[in-house]
Amino acid sequence: EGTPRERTFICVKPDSVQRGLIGDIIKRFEQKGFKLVAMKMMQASEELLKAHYEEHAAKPFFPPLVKYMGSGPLVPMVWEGQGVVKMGRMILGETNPLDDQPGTIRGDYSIRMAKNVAHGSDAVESAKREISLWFTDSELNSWSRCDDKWIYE
Ligand code: DGI
Repeated sequence: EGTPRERTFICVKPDSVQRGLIGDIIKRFEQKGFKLVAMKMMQASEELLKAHYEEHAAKPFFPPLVKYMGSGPLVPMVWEGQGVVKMGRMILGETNPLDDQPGTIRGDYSIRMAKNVAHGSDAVESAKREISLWFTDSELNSWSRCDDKWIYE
């Protein structure tokens, strides 16, 4: 399923930056064998957040969602690997953390949907849209992990 070049957009949300969870979130993707191709820490503009969540623009939770996402620095990332979009969602867990199994990021660290720790793209197409929204092409690093052959061959 997918190719080793498949990419997803993962974002460590402001609550987990404040709670010191950046490293744990990165670790779960790294240890699986996925490759980090871009990462930065930034304060997102309201304009960017509204574009990112445009599908939810009419929902009642949209204004508080944009406010929460803009409430402090966050850490957007791009991860690459075979099946990374679907597996990224499994590593993250369900949108509602109370529906989650322990062992997922949201299942381990959160209770409320409105503070659900991290974002992950839900499809290859939405990953492409989100990556181009958050990163320029020159911020995406093409490189080989030295253990790639132990992961893929
Ligand atoms: O892709 P997800 O982040 O899992 O979920 P989504 O795209 O359906 O929703 C985006 C974010 O919006 C989600 O991470 C948390 C928030 N959200 C979604 N549904 C609700 C919600 N927040 C509240 N307070 N209530 C909701 O019903």
